Amino acid sequence: MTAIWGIVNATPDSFSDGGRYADADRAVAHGLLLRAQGADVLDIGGESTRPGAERVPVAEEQRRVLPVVERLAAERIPVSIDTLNASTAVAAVRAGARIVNDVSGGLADPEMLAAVAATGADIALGHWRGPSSDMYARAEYARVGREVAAELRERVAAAAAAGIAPSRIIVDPGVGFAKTAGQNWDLLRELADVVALGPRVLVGTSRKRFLADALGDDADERRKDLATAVTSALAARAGAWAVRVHDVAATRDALAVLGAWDG
Ligand code: PMM
Repeated sequence: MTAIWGIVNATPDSFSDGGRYADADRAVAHGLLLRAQGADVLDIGGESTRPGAERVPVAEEQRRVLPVVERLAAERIPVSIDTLNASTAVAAVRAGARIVNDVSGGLADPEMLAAVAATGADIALGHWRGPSSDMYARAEYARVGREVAAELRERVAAAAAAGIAPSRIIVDPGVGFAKTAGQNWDLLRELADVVALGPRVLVGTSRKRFLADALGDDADERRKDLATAVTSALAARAGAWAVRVHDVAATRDALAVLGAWDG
């Protein structure tokens, strides 16, 4: 069955002034909840890559994520570190992470691929054309599925050349990264082009802006989570090996329904 990656944000809680320990406690508690709800992997990130997001200093990123990685990995939960920075990736693997999730596919930090090769961890390579601050300027495609697959194939080759065993490589079409809403839907429709790259394709649609095309601009989180459960089940049907979501319980149910349907 398609695996579920649960998203754990190790970012400061803007609604509380409990400080750093409270933030880590909150992230760990959330990770444990997602695990209990059926997450196969917990994906921990300390820097937002949402459209328009600004970069966080590496030292601050590591202060946020490392205690959370360490505590969740100590519970024997498979942990992934969502980072663009090689030094954070290496430190997180040392703290117990088994997978490095780099939405830039190794393009943001020239050290990333060699650094991950040296750790022996798995790597998820995302399709990316540039920083979130101005990624829409690069959203030009004639056939999005085919172009995303071709660009990902280059990243897989670069990872292999850096010494990462092919069996350790996961690819991700990067829904929302340098793609307009319409291009994201086209990409999902053409997911077969990406699935043809290899056995492990990760797809992340959770709460993303393009869902407004289906739901309208005023959809709240609850409605976006339901939509995400549907897109995740459809991605699974199209061959995704894993889906990355905020609401693990909803997607777990959607995948269970898909499993029953398929018999
Ligand atoms: N999307 C975001 C962050 N990390 N990682 C992978 N592998 N794939 C994604 O699509 C992806 C990601 C941005 O979404 P968020 O800020 O809601 O986590």
